[in-house]
Amino acid sequence: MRVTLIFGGNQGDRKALINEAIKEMSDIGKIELCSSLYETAPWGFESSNSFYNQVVTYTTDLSPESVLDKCQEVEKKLGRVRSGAQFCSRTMDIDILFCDTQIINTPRLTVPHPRMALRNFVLAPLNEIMPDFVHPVTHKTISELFTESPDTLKAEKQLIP
Ligand code: A4P
Ligand code: MG
Repeated sequence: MRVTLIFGGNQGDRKALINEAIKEMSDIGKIELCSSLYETAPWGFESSNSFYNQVVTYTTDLSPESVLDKCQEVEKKLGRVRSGAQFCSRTMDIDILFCDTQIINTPRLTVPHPRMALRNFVLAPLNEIMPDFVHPVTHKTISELFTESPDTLKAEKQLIP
């Protein structure tokens, strides 16, 4: 199976955390495609911290549920930073965008990710690596979804590596 994941965070060393998460997730299989790193405006809430987002495709023999388990394990491992006596601010979110062209609707898992077409922070990096991929529910290509995106928030490639 080819699974497409989005990594995101707006706290801590965002770039280092994303790199670490991508590396940790390669326990599930081989990296096939990897977008650039994007700096994106917070979607759905106010924050002075912008997000970093990156989309990566892996080939894996695992089931979608097992991939989700691994995503949550890595989030837990990287999602918490120590700050004095206080603890735990989530810094890493890993969502499954696609599992091949499967459509999954279980209590734990909705694939394709239901809000992706409303979000430039997903569509911009996705469009960079798989513009011609056809969304199995809407039957539109990623490039069509990106062109039609109602989102006005910025999602820009980070040019400095
Ligand atoms: N779940 C169901 N389907 C999936 C899927 N396809 N991938 C369930 C991953 N998880 C899935 O997720 C809650 C539950 O969703 C999980 O237990 C899983 O069984 P969570 O990661 O614990 O919670 P969350 O991330 O706070 O909620 P959610 O709904 O994933 O938030 P969103 O919608 O992902 O929004 N702005 C920018 N610029 N960049 C971002 O990355 N991210 C968010 C998070 C908001 N704004 C953002 C960004
Ligand atoms: Mg999530």
